[in-house]
Formats: sequence, structure tokens, C-alpha cells
Amino acid sequence: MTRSFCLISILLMSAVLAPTALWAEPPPVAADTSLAELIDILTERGLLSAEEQQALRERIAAEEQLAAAPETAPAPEPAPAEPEYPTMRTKVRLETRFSSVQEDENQPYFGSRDDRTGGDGFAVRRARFYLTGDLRPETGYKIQYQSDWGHDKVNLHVAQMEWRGWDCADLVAGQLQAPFGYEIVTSDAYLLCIDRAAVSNFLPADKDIGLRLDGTRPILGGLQYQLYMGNGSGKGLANPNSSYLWAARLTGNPTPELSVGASYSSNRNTDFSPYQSRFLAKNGDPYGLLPAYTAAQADETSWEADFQWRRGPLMVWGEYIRTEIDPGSSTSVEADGYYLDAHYFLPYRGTQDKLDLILGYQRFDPNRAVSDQYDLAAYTLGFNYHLQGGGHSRQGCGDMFRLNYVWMEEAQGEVDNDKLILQYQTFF
Ligand SMILES: [Ca+2]
Ligand SMILES: [Ca+2]
Repeated sequence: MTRSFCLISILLMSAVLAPTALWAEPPPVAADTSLAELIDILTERGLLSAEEQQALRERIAAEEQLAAAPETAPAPEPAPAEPEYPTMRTKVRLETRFSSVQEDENQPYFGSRDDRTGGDGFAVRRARFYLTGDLRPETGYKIQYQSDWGHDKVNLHVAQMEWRGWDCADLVAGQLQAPFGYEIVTSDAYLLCIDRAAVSNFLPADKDIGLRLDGTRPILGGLQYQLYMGNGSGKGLANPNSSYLWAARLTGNPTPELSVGASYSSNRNTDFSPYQSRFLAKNGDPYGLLPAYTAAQADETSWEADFQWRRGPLMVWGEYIRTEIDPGSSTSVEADGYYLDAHYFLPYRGTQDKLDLILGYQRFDPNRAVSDQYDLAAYTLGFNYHLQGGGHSRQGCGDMFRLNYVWMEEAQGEVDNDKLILQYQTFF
């Protein structure tokens, strides 16, 4: 009734304030004239348009109905509807590059395709297509196809199911990322340097087929954990024997600015590992270990520790990894390495999230018992230009131009393999 009273007041005020010429012959307004009649009169006098008349009538009718029956008042906004299952989302990652190596011939291979003879020039470094979504609130899936440089066929890179129905952990099954290390499990769209360090390419387990438990409740006073068991034979391959790859990873945040992690893995009697398929096979098996893998007799044991520290525009990542390879019939080989990368957002046109400066240092030693051409020390100077604005977070922006210059020093038989890489990438 209060609103009706206001309405009447407004109408009467309008009438009073209207030019007096319109009231030359005052209308015979009866004391019991209804509000609707008053509106009709004002319309006749040209003080209200037909649309205003109609709108006011509807408003009065609604208020009268509400006054007569308050229960017909409109219901509060309903909660957002549940998504219609199954849900599906697509993502695309493209990385196109130009690289130039000093002398692109017979250089040692350190995990980047630009290192291989004939590997520089223009290339589509990554072409990835993702389908992700949920079948039900507690069941998700992820499929990733790749057609990267060097692959002549599109192939299945990731195919995993995720069960989130437990309170304490999520179960992930399929072809997935083994939980070991930091840089290798981070999408290269978000790496600080354009390419991973050699130690990340060669020593951690990578994609494998098996089961992973991702803890959702902290343990040991605040640590997150992941546990893995799988074939240990890489993508798309069955297990040749009854030994499996086991891996575990713990991560924590001692301070809001510091993340730390540590991982351990064991792969007994294996026929495959990134060390075997990437380092040994592509460098001509310098230590004579490939026959042990062919016979599925190599035992690998690895551990690592990593940290990521961020404060405002500055970010520093470091990681050390060590692997022992026991071929059974001869002496074990120990391999190790580390990287230390710094990233700083430079002031640029009044912002500080568009242009990064990157400084990187890494060491890799595939056999600590010998000094040879595969002992690497490398320095990187780089810049990233974020097309969308990067934000000061790892997941801030995968859409950027990158420029890296990498100086590569081998302990023996130094070769001219320094390289310049320009990359234009997007991830959406
Ligand atoms: Ca060495
Ligand atoms: Ca060199």
C-alpha cells in the first residue's frame, strides 16, 4: 500500500506541476475516483503516454495482487543449475618457433629437438589438442592428442579418468603424468625458459600407464602427497614383466612465498625410461647400457628436491635430480643435474606484468664417473612478452612471444652448439 501511496503522490504532483493551461477546465474528480481512473484521466489530458498508462496499470495490478495474497510474491533467485553431464571443454596449445644453432651438426643431444643435426630452422614445436570434462560431479576425464615436431602421426599423449568420490584422495587412472619432479610435470606453456633443463628431460619418469593417488587432505603437518604405480614402459606400451614403476611425491608451502617438493621413484627390470629413450638412444649409447634395457634388466632409482620462490615480480625455481642406473651385469651408473632459473617482470609502459627477463643456469651429468662431451653447463638469457598480461603467477599467461639465447659448454670435446630460439605460443 505504501508503494501505491507513492504512486498516487507522484501522479498528483505531476498533475499539480503541469502547465495550468491543461487545467483550464478542471475535471470533475470524485472523492472515490480510483487510481486506475485517475491514470485514465491523466492519459486523456496528454500527461501520460499510452505506454506509461499500460505500465502503471500493470504495476498497480501486481501490487494489488501481492497485497491480497503475499504468498504469490516472486520466489528468490534459484541456485545455479547443475551442469548437464557429461561436460566437455576443449583446449589448444600451439608453439611455433624459429631456432638457429651455431653449427647444426653432430652435436650432443641435450633434450631439445633444436640440438639434433638438422633440427634448427622453423618448426611447430607443440601442437596439442585437449578434451576435458566431467561425466558426473565426482568423475572427470582428460584426453590430450599431440602432433609435435618430429612426430609424423597424431598420437594419444594423455588419456586419464579421475574419480573424486573419496574424502581423502582422488584416484587418477590411465595414461598420465607420473608424479616425479617439478619442471617435467609443468606444462611448457608456463616454463620460465623456453625449454626444460636437460636433467628434467632425461632423468624423471614422464608419461606412463597406471594409477595415481592425489591426496586431498594434508599429511605430516601440512604436506600434499601423490603416489603412483604403473607399467614403467612409457606411453602406449604394456609391461614386459611383473616389475612396476613406483613413484611418490610430497609438496608443501613453508611460507606463502615458498613452495618445496621432493620425489622418489623406483623402476625395476625396466625396458624403458626417458634416460634410455632420450639420452642413450639419441646419443649412440655412450656407456653401453642399451642392451640391459632391451633385456628388461635395468633397475632405475631416482630422487629429487625442488623449490619455487615468488615475491612480487620476482620468481626463482631450482631443482636437483639424481638417478642410479643398475644394468645388472656391469657397474651402476649415476647421473645427476640441476637448474636454477630466475624470472623478473620488468617495468614496461606503465605495467609490470607484460615483459619478463629470464636468467637460467643448469648442469647435467649423465655419468658421474667419466668426464665427457655429455657433461653440460648451460646459461640462458631470455625475454618473454605476454600478449594478455602475465600476472605474477605460474598459470598467469601461456600466450606470449619468447626469446632465449643459450650458451652450452661441454666438459670435453667442446662443440659450437650455442643457440638462439624465438617462439610464438598460445594456450587457450
Ligand atoms: Ca660425466
Ligand atoms: Ca658448446
